[in-house]
Order: sequence, then C-alpha cells, then structure tokens
Amino acid sequence: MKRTILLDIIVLVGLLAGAVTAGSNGNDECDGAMGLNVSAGSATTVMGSTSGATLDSGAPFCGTSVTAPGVWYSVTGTGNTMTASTCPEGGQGGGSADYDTKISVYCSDCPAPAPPDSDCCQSNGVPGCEDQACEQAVCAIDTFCCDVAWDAICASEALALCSAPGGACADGNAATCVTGNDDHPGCSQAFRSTASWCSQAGANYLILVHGFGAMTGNFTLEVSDNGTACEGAVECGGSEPNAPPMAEACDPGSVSRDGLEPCTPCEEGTAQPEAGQMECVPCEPGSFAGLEGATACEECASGTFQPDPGAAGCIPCEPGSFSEQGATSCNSPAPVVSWHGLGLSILLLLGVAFFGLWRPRSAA
Ligand SMILES: [Ca+2]
Ligand SMILES: [Ca+2]
Repeated sequence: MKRTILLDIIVLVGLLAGAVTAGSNGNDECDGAMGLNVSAGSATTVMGSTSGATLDSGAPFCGTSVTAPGVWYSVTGTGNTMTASTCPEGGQGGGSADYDTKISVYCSDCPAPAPPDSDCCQSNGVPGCEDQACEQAVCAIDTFCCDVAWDAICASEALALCSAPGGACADGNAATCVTGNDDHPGCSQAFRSTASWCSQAGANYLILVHGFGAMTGNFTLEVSDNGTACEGAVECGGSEPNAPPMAEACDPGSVSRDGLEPCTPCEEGTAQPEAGQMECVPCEPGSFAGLEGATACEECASGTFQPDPGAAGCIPCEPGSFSEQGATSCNSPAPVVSWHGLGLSILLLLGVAFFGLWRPRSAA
C-alpha cells in the first residue's frame, strides 16, 4: 500500500515535471510559434530556452545548418529592416544567451516535416515509395520505379500524378529561407547570433532560435525594427507545391537512367569520364577497364593487345611477337638483316662457285 502511494507520488512528480518542461517550450514546434509584436522603430525582447526542446529536422538550411533543438517565434513584417538577435549589440541592445546560439528566419509557412527515406516526391534510391496509391500510379506508367529504383524521373512523375489534394506530394514545403546567422562578428558575447533582413510589409516571419552542434540553453531574444524602409525583401509567397528536389548528378564512373542519383557504377570494360551521364562508354580496341566504376579506359601495355571493344583486360602477345602500348594486335619480328651473315653467305657462295669450277679441272 505504502509502495503504491510512493509510486503514485513518483508518477505525479514525473507528470508535473513533464508538464513544466512542455510548458516552457510551448513554441517547440513551428506551428506553435510565439507571436511577437514589433512595430516600426521599436524592439521587443523575450526570454526563452531550448532546453528540453526538440530538433526541428524539417527546417531547411537557412544562413546556417539546423542541428540543435530550437524554438520558434513569429513576427509580422513592417517593410523595414528587422533584426533578431541573441547578442547585446545585435539590434537595439537587448539580446543575450548562456550558450552558442544560431538564428534562422523563414517566411510564408512553417517548414514541412522531414520526408521519410522512401518519400515518393523525391529520388529515394529504393524501389517503390511509402505511399501505396502514389507508388501504384507511378509504376503503372514507369515500371523502373518499382523494379529498380525510385529515381528523379519517378519523383517528377509522382509530383505530376500525386499532387492532388490528399496525394502523397500535395503538401508543399512552403518555408522560404530569409536569412540566418551562427556567430555575429563583434558581439561582446562570442558565438551569439544576429540576423537582419529586409521585411516585406504584412509577411509572416518565423524565427527559429537554435544552437551550434547539439547545444541548448537559455537566451533573451530581441526582435527590433530600425524604422527605415528597405528594398529587396525576400519574396514571401503563399503555399507552393513541392519543387522537385535537386538530385545529385552521378559521379564520373557511374551512370543512371537520368544521370542523377541513385547511380550504378560502369561495368568492367566500360568507362565514363564525366559526371551526370546516362551511359558508360565501351573501351576502344587496344584499351581496357579491369574494374567496375572506371572513369577512363587504360591502354594495353606493350607486349599485350586487345582487338575487341569493351574489354576488361588485354591478351599477351605470342612468344616471338611484340606490340607497342595500346595495340590491337601483335606483330612477328621482321627478319633481321646481318651484314656479317650476308658477307659470310657471299663468301660461301663464291667458295662453292670457285671450288665447283676448279673441281672438274683437277679431276681431269
Ligand atoms: Ca523544436
Ligand atoms: Ca553561434
């Protein structure tokens, strides 16, 4: 009985601690960004903490990489230059932090969560994709996507076929990167961050305060407006469909159906010197590629030859024959003319002729 009460107390304390932790990071997710009121020429400070917050894995690189847990704030653009800072000298003098901060500023919508590894809407390197309906629609027109690999062509087909509302590629990742900063030079507290941007009047800016490495800590964020109209604001549009993700080109020595990853290495006997190619080139006669993934064919060494294209090796010349580097055949040695031998032959012939002529006489 006592044990049960003790257990209850432990559970209750645990729940309370959890509630407190969750409460302190109510702005852990972008959807729960804490709204800040910043009017033209003014500044607002807010105390926050990333301790107990989660990593915002869907937030794209923006001025700096997102590797540490972060929390979110939102502010409406004024048409002036705005600044978000954890540095005392960043804006109008109110930021600070007890750890190595980073700040990234996005606009439009919150970043979509990071896609799964078998995402339908981008090249994923495995056959098929995670949404069954989309997978079936794409593979019905392109069996490669289910038989071999879901490459960039499959992804573009998915964007065409699965972008209807409710489809696998319907959710646009509409977060637009505005700016970001890791360490602001000249800040009296090293490694603190200041990000300034020209704001578009009425646009929704989402400020992610995160950290270097995996660091978390407490900070005071100052968001200020310098009261001066600016030009050249990053365009903050509405939701746009997913842009086809940029797939990496195949490395030299490897190819794919569209020249983009995932790629397969060139087979033995073929090579590809350039990146982003679709086919490997068979080695020419007189050359070979002994390993797969070759970026160039090698010439046959002297003493070997290769008459055929697409070879993985060269053939040694027969004893007594020879070849130079890069040969397609071997040659027999040309007869060697020896003047000594020739002279001796002539002497012998003369001798035979001489004694041949003399013999009948002596016999006579
Ligand atoms: Ca977070
Ligand atoms: Ca920093």
